[in-house]
Amino acid sequence: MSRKLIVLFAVLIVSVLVISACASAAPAPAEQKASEPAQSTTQSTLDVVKARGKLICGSNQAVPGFGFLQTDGSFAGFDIDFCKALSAAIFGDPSKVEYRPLSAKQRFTALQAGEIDVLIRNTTWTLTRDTELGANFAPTTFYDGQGITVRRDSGVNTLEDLAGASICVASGTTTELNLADQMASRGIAYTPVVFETADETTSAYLDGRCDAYTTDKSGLVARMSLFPNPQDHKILEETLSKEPLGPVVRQGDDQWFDVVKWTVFATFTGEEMGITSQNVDDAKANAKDPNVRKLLGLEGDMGQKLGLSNDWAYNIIKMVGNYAEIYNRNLGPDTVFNLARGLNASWVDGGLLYAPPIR
Ligand SMILES: N[C@@H](CCC(=O)N[C@@H](CS)C(=O)NCC(=O)O)C(=O)O
Repeated sequence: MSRKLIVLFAVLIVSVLVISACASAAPAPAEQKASEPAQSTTQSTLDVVKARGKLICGSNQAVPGFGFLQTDGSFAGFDIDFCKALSAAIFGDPSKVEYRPLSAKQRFTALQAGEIDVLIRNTTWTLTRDTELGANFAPTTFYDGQGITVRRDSGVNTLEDLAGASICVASGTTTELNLADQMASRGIAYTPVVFETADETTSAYLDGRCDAYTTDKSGLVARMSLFPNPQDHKILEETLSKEPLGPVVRQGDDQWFDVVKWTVFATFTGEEMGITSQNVDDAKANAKDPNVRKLLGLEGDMGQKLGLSNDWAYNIIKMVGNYAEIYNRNLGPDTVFNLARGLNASWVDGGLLYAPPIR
């Protein structure tokens, strides 16, 4: 055999090995990688968004208080307000957003394929999503945990009481995986009944096809507000997992990742400094504290460093509000949810929300 032929043969063998290695590393079917990104990875998402004149925000449509499509066709909720905050930071206008409702299963494919600029849809930060699914997670905006809803008259109080039960759960979620892990580790037999959407999952539970329904505790509270008789159901005390929820972007665009991260941090910082949509104009007119001056665009060119105008954070706070305002508007004491801040309090109040310095 000639030398050239030997080399060709070796190259062929190596190629076959590489192809079969790749095939065996395929991700789980519930959360698949898109093959070809529609948007080139070298293109700056911020430039694309600016040129398009609007942000495309992957969102939920079925979770009241977080991401919900209302009867008038508009979207509302805590997650939706972070889409608006991004729009305010980029355009000085919170309304330049197209909302793309996505099921749990569709969301990462839509992000990878460049169909959305950002995913803000009760999405839990996990190692696999951060790596294999090509996602980058902005700071957590809502620290949550998985819970279980049962009928009040069921006599069920703990996970152990659900031995032999059927449990309704949505596919493509951490929920599905945590439930399997928890039940297996405690040796509790159960039947998962899996659906793609929250509507299907809760309808099946309400129709009596399942003894229990599980998702993030925020989702349980939210969905219970849609039940015909919420008082007939209860959420078990137990928390099955950690569910840090926040905005997600594609890997490979650091500038865009920075814009999304610092948009969240601007809302935390506003709360830390006591600057609200109501007092931000006063605060700007009288700002002497260099930290306030940097936040509100009076010195330091902080916006420019992000590729934004220097009043980016002023616009977020003025047009959408600081974190506390966003939380209270959607989930606070004046809403049907009345969710205590708990871990989601600012660090100044003993919670986990902490923004690095804007300087
Ligand atoms: N945080 C979990 C669960 C998120 C999730 O998608 N939950 C479902 C069940 S409430 C949901 O929001 N579904 C909305 C829909 O199907 O439209 C995750 O990231 O996997």
